[in-house]
Amino acid sequence: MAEDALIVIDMQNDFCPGGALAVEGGDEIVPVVNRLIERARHVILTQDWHPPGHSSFASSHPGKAPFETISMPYGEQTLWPEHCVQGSAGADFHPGLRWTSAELVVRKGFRAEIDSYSAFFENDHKTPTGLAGYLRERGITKLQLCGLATDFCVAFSALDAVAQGFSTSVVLDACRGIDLNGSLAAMIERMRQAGVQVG
Ligand code: VGL
Ligand code: ZN
Repeated sequence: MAEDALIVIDMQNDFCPGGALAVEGGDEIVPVVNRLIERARHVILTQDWHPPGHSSFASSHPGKAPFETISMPYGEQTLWPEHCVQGSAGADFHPGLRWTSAELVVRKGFRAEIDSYSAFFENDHKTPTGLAGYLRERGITKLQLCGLATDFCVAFSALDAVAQGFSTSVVLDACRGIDLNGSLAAMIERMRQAGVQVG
């Protein structure tokens, strides 16, 4: 039987106001996400989960500042403030998030040498997280995505989801973006072009 699932992306303290990589209004979506969770048949969460000294941190690259880009063996990488360090309070889910019904938590970005925006693949677009296989084994074919940040982890996850053959929608009211150099509008357009239902 075809099943559907809600995937809540990175609803963590560090992406909310007061956090290390705060997304404007990130906390405002908590009640909206909670409503989606209440209505969902199956709930899956992602959790950005970096070891100290992760290669996506500007502090790991002498002379580099957050939000600059560098060239990595797998391609261009934006550098970020240190965030979502494994086991830190910043990596915890927002205290208002009603996550207890979640059936799976996908941790990503745990390899020091590579970042992972998408819930499906690391930023080399090759190394899988295992999520696609998990969903297929469970007969889940339809996905609804929400969370933080619209133009990074939500968008990369949605693009990979459609490419993997899942029917995919993104609930914009339950997302907030970072918007680096116009990335928000650009990624929304890319998602629409790829066949993600963005509403
Ligand atoms: C994210 C930047 C770095 C996200 C994660 O969740 O969108 N963005 N790590
Ligand atoms: Zn990260």
